[in-house]
Amino acid sequence: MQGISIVTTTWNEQENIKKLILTIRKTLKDHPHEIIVIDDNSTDGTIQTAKQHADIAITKLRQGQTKGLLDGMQLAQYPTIITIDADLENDPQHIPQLAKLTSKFDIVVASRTQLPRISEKIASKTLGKLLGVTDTFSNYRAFKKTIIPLLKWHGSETFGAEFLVTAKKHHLKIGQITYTPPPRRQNPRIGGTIKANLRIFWALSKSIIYLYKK
Ligand SMILES: Nc1nc2c(ncn2[C@@H]2O[C@H](COP(=O)(O)OP(=O)(O)OP(=O)(O)O)[C@@H](O)[C@H]2O)c(=O)[nH]1
Ligand SMILES: [Mg+2]
Repeated sequence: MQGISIVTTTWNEQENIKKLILTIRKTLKDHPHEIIVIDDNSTDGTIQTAKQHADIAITKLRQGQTKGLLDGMQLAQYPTIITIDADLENDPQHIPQLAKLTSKFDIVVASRTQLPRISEKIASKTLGKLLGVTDTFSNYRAFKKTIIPLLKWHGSETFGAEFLVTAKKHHLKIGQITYTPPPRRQNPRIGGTIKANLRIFWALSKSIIYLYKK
């Protein structure tokens, strides 16, 4: 397997970031890899821990997950890039399988078998159908490095969905694997049920508009 760049974004993930990095290193112990952390000014010491354990750890003003993912992917040096959440909801054991599939696809999405929120279920049946994936907001994905210059950030949060939209507009090949997610954390960062669903519906609407915009 060729080298792999792992990109994760963090906002107050001090309790998870070290475990995530060590688990990734163990999973990829026989492969060249680098781990890149893009932190948005966390207040809990995430960046200090990330700097100790990651290859690249950058902190900046809060611009959200999508911008952080793009910044991280643009720094990647290896031909395959994996994006992964830092909160241990994406088990690194799937990284080799995702990476391998980039020989067939430009982007591979690790989709959850159960989507926790109503908004995510609706996204799956609408935007997901158009894109050919069931989990449009999973940011546990593999990307071919060669396509990164095509990806755009439109200036607000879409929880990574706009990358799949851009890929579709460029007729890139999008593949998928599925995995059973662990129970979600108790204190969702994205907000309580109503707020989270509204934020996801808003991200879904913007993504559909980007898809049809010339
Ligand atoms: N850089 C950056 N990372 C963020 C931001 N918001 C969330 N993240 C990170 O993006 C990843 C996914 O965010 P989560 O808050 O877990 O989103 P979620 O999984 O939909 O929601 P939860 O139910 O709270 O887990 C995590 O690693 C977060 O730390 C942000 O504003 N900036
Ligand atoms: Mg999460």
